[in-house]
Amino acid sequence: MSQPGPPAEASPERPVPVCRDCLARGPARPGRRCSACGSPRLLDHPELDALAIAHVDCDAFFASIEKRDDPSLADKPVIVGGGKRGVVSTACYIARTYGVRSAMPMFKALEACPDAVVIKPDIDKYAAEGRRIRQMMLDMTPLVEPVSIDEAFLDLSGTQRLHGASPAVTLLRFARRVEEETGLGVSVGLSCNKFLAKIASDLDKPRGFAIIGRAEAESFLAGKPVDIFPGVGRVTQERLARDGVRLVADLQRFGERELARRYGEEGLRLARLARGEDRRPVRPERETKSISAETTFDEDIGDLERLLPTLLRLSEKVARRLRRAGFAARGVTLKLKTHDFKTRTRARMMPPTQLAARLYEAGRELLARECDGTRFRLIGIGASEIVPGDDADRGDLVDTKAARQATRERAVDALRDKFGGEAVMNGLVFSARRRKD
Ligand code: TTP
Ligand code: MG
Repeated sequence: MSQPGPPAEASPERPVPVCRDCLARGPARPGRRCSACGSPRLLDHPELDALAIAHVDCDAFFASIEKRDDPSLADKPVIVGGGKRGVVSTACYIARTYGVRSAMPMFKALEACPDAVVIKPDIDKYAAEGRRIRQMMLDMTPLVEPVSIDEAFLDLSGTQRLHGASPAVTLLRFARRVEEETGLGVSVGLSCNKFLAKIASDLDKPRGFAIIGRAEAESFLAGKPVDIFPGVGRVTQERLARDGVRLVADLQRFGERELARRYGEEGLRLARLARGEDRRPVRPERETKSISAETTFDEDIGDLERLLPTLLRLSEKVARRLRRAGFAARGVTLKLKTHDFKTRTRARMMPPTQLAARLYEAGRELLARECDGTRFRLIGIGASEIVPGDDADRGDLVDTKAARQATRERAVDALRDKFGGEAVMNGLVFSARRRKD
């Protein structure tokens, strides 16, 4: 990692350090200080100029925006949250020293920190800041993959010529630019892949910049608990714990073959991650041609049975829009936002369809896999891979039901067009509602 690192002397193999404050590059002064400005905030790492995958996450995002907009709050503990949900959205770093954390009930937070200033969230304002910062990311590279309102992955491979600097230096300039232009702090993690970059961005918060090099990845991970891996939730963790696996080192000891034997595909994935390998590319946000519907809950829901009626309602909405537009979908995408604002999207392909029942079935399969105890604040379903609707749901020898279902859903459309949205409660919604009652 970048800090504390090995000695800062330059050598033929080792890149010269760069100052995080004045951005000057040069051998460090004694005491590991910048030779130009004297700052101790030096970035110094053997792989400094070789790494190009970054994860950027804003510091105490909502709270920092509120503090910036009201300078009288600068030295006070600030909590953003409350409202209908009655929980902390985020707390500034001063409030965190009292133990206040995201998702804590507000009354508990105020017990811990009675002097905190509580501010109601203004999501539109925060989203606008998020977009501004994202634009600055896009000035560095087109390969920006947003993860949530305040974080994104970036791939800066091949940008050295364009910026006249290695990705590390370009990112330092970016962090400074964000501070100057928005008054907000960001933390950057730099590594060779998304998995490690994401971990790195958390290591040195706030105003952080941490590097995890390829060479040190395995030893760095060894002592960490297995929930450091993306997608390892409570259920997987418990399963692994039953086999005596708690730390990444335990997985490293098993090795790839044994993990594959025990856990199949997932075992292979874990084996790779345990070595610090992650081949997922940074996927830029694209204008996807899709038709989708989503909804945010008043309270977070983690229970599959309670999520299904909403999924069905949304599937019906999407299917209806598809039919109206004369399209069918060959893909369905499930979107979830977790209680802590992480977005999950899961997708699968299927024969072209315009049917709510089909979208719902596909969505339900995807959703069932995500219900691992996580609570969700938002659910959405989207029809993707849009094709002309002519050949959709014709039914064949195997599936004669599809054609009947299509006729039925179209008849319901016609009635609803005539008498309004709730006029017809179709059998699907009806049975899902009954299950809920
Ligand atoms: P985070 O990046 O998780 O948190 P943060 O930016 O406040 O703090 P950190 O410096 O640790 O990154 O989330 C970004 C924003 O999302 C956060 O400012 C508020 C919101 N949020 C919630 O509303 N509820 C939650 O439970 C979490 C975790 C975040
Ligand atoms: Mg953040």
